[in-house]
Amino acid sequence: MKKVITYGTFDLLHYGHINLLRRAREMGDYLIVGLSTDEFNREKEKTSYFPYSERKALLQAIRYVDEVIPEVNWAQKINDIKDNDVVTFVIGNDWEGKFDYLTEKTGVEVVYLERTPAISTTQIKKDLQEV
Ligand code: C2G
Repeated sequence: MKKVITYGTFDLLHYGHINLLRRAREMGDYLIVGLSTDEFNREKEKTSYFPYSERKALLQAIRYVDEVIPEVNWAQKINDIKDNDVVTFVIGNDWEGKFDYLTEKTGVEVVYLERTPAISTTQIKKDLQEV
């Protein structure tokens, strides 16, 4: 089984997230999502509209997602990859280069995927304020 992993907050789930999850899943046959907890979001200086439990339920309803685990800190990726025998780490190219160290540490393939243009949770929040 070729396991793939990705991480994120996935708040106000939108088609940019779905495009990322679909492409990530297509790189293997099992996709794990490390979902940022509400506490870790604070470390990322992000606040999410939906709490962790709701964001998790939404992700679990997506056909491309096989497993959701909590993302509680920056350092856990190495153990997550080793403990789950993950072959490929995938994330949007807004993180280009930031996770190359994972290959040296675990041998995992690191893939940065093009972000979907013109959609973001921040933009959704802004647009809604103007309604
Ligand atoms: N994404 C995308 N296109 C968009 C918006 C988001 O491809 N228009 C991708 C991001 O690149 C990321 C994933 O969707 O790979 C989740 O986005 P966020 O929830 O914003 O993720 P982020 O807060 O960057 O968390 O340890 C890693 C962090 O937890 C990543």
